[in-house]
Amino acid sequence: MKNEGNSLSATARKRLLASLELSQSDLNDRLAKASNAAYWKALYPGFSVCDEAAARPAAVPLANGTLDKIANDLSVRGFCVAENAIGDEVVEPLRACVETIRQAGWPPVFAYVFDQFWLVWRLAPVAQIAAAGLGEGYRWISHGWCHYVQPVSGAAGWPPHVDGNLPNRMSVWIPLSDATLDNGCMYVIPGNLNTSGIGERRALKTATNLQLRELMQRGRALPARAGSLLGWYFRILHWGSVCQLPGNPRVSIVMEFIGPDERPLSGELPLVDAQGALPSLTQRLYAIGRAIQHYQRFELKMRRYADLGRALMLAYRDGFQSR
Ligand SMILES: O=C(O)CCC(=O)C(=O)O
Repeated sequence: MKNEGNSLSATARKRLLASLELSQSDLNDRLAKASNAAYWKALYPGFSVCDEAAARPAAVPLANGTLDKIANDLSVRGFCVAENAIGDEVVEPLRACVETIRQAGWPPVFAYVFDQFWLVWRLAPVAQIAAAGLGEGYRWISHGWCHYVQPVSGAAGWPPHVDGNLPNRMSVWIPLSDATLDNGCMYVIPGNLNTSGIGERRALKTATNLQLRELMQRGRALPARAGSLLGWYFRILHWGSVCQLPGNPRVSIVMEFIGPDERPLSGELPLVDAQGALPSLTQRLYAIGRAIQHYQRFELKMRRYADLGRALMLAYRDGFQSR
């Protein structure tokens, strides 16, 4: 029998999804607000938008011994962890900003309108990890995202995936609240010589039952205190786990990096020079729109903002191309 239990007909599903979309007037209102730096500054006065004089946050560089371990872990296992690398004085305002943005009805990724969500990737420990993994002269791929796992049983981070198939690229992930075994910390499948190929997208699709069981068994939980840094190469299989016990939301941000000599794919442009000017507001809005479009496959609730993402990309494509 069709439509048994709680399954919805295709028409009902379409109608339900349509009812979740932003209305045209809401969409227009958000587009106007999004491009207005004054709106954002009034929303979170502690942070700036495209202000050259924005105070640079600071963090103590990683000690040589820690950095050696990180370089070794990256080369042998494909991921690394630097515990408590960034202080509360940097992390706490970022987390508070994400909460403010959510309370104002925006997806958390709009945090990337603020300078501070870009400047954090210049902190010494982040730069040391990116250089250890990719070499000096690495660049940013402007694929930033802000993850927010609700503190309710069953909420979850992103399902198991790899960030891409290509070499010489890595992601750095920063928890802004403690990421615990209960609220949805990250998991990785460490790479090794025998299984390095499994992290490619096509291998994931065709993995046998036996391979999947082997991968599950090798999975490694990475609980991390707020301000720690996790890094992994694109081909490393990883995921954000399921919240099992209500507590604090798991909030985190991520950025992608590419090696100095690597040719970017068109979807990775514009690259950002790790030392140069930060992206303009329109470039940030383009990147936010693209991220909403791209990552709705991992976060269904982003479908509500799909039109907004598309409209931002359309509106700010030119600024992006001229870079
Ligand atoms: O935070 C999460 O749940 C997932 C993070 C992740 O997998 C990513 O950014 O690639």
